[in-house]
Amino acid sequence: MNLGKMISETKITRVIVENAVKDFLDSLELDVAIVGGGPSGLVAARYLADGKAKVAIFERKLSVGGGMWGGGMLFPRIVVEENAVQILEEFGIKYKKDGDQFIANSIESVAKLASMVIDSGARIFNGISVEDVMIRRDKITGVVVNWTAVEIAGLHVDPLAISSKFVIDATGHDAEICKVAQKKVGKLNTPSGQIEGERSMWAEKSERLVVENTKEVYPGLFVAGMAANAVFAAPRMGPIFGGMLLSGKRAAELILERLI
Ligand code: 48F
Repeated sequence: MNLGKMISETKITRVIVENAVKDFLDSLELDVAIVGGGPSGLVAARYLADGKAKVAIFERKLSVGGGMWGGGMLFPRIVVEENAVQILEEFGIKYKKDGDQFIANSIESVAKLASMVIDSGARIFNGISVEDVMIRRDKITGVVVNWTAVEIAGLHVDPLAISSKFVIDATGHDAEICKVAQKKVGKLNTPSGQIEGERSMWAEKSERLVVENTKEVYPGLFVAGMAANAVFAAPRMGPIFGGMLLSGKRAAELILERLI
C-alpha cells in the first residue's frame, strides 16, 4: 500500500518559520510603515503598493479590519457617501443605493480590502504592536515593534525596530503613534502643538474633516482615519465609512508625491 509522502511536523515548522522570517527580514527597511489595519490603513497600503512603494501594515490584533467588521452596533452594514463609491468599486466591494446613501456589507468590505492589499504586494504583519517611533535629526524614521502577546502578558521583553521613510498613524480613535511621538518630540504640527482630542458625534462634519486632517503631523509622520480627527479636534462619525476610505487614499497620495 502506498501511503504517499509522510507528513513531517518539523518540516511544517521549518517552512512556516523560514517563510515568515524571510518576509519580516525583507520588511526591515520600508518606504512606509502603516500602524493599524483598520479601513484607513488598509486603503492606504493598497494605493501605496500600487504606486510601487514598499509598504507594510503592523496590526496589533489577529485580524485586520479594525472597527469595520461590526458595522453599526453589530448590524453588519456600512454606509458611504457618493464621493467614496469609486473606492468601493476599486476594491470590488458590492454596494447598493438606498435613498441618497450607499450601503455595503461590512464583512465583505473588510475581506475585500484585506484581499486587495495582499494582492497589491503590501505586507500585513498581524499580532504585532507598535510601541514607539524612531527619531533621527527631527524626523520620524521608523517604528519600534513587539509581539502583542508580549504586551498582553506584560513580559519584560525588548522590542525590535523597522526603519521607514514615512510612518502612517492609522490606529483609530486612540491616535497611539501621535501620542507616543508627541511625548518624545514635544510639539506636533497642530494648532496647539498638542493632540487636540476627538469631539462628539457629527457625521457630516467628521466625514469632510477626516480627509482635510489627513496630513503630516511631524516630519515623516502622517495621520489618517479616525486618528486624524482625534489629533485635530474633529468629531467622530459612527458607521459611515467613506471618509475613512478617502482618508487612506489621501495619505497614500500625499506620501507617493514625496517618494518620487
Ligand atoms: O479603529 P480602526 O478601524 O481605525 P480607522 O481606520 O477606522 C475607524 C473606524 O473603524 C471607526 C469609525 C468610522 O466611522 O469611526 O472607528 O481610523 O482601526 C485601527 C486599527 O489599529 C490597530 C487596532 O487594533 C485596529 O485594528 N492598532 C491600534 N493601535 C495599534 C494598532 C498599535 N499601537 N500597533 C498596531 N496596531
